[in-house]
Amino acid sequence: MNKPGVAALTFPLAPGELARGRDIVAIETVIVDVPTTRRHRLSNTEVTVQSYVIVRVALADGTLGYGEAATLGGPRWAEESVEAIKANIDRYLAPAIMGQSVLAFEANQLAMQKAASRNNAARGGVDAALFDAAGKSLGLPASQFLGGALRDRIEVLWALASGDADQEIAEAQAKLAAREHRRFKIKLGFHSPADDMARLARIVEALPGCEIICDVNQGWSEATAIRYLPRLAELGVVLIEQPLLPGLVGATARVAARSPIPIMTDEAAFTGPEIVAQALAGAGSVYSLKLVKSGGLLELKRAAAIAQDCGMELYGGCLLETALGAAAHLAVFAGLPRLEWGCEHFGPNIVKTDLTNGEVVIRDFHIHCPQGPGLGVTINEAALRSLARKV
Ligand code: MUC
Ligand code: MG
Repeated sequence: MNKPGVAALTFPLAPGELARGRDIVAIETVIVDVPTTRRHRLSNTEVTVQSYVIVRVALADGTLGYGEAATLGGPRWAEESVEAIKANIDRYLAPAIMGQSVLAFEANQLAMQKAASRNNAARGGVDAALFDAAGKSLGLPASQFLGGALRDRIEVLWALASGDADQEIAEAQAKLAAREHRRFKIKLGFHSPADDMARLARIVEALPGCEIICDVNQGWSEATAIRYLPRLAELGVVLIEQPLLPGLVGATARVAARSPIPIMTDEAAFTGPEIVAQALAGAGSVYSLKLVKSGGLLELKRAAAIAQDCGMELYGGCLLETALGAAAHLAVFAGLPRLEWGCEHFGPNIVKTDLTNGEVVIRDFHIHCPQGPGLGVTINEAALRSLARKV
């Protein structure tokens, strides 16, 4: 049945008929601060509250679409803060696409790229809201606009990042018992390498049969990486993420050449050319896909194709997004020909309050792609209001 106010489509369509009523008439943003269930530590920052910009797009037919731009530790994981994201959406990105058809995905993305250089998290949040609105208006899942889905669930890992081995072992065992996660990512680099190895050894011993990867978030030097990577391999770690600073391409390539385990590129590559540069230098053989790096859903799919064509394997990365941000990633991940390393969208379970009505489910070690129209999630307006920052 058609929604009130939306004219039924008759076939064949007259030119422009599909777009009728689907013009963007409003774009609003709000900053939300969402406490996490525990301290999440990285080598260079830590969070107990995650901040996001929630974008709401309204169409002429009355449809609302939502998207999320995530940050981690202020302008720390990347250069964008929620305050900058909100200001740049309100002042530059929103005016660039106002009045345009929501179905003009490529044109709207190009207009936003023209209005502001980089600002990938901001653009990604708006783009996700556009895909949500378009899908909700037409009654189609967003994955349909990206070529259709190939899978409806993805193996999902959990990150251990408190730095306290006893707490981390208990947390991992609870996740295993609940059949939520059996693969774990251990954050390294905030203790000395020797202390991290001792912590890691204890965790590995307590989790037999579990796949372990490690993320150093740029915390090591070339020398430290060369010294400790064999130990990681000895402990059974299967993948090491972003061990060195992003600019150290040559040094990372030298580490990769000597490393017994593959290196995953994360912060070192946001754009297509950056992915190619890493791959050509031999600095990474797995790529972590993130909307905050690519700046849009089609761009995220393109990043996957670029990395894959450069011979890299793919990993579905996150920035602790809520279920709303996770759903935007899943719309893309569902249609990727290959996703060798699964994904890490555990964010919906690390925030204390979800912003959606529970459509994204983690069960049987997999995250299940929501199947409804748009991004497949609906917004819990009460939660959104209560977490909105009062400015
Ligand atoms: C990162 O660098 O991967 C996302 C998940 C997590 O544990 O840390 C972040 C960022
Ligand atoms: Mg990372």
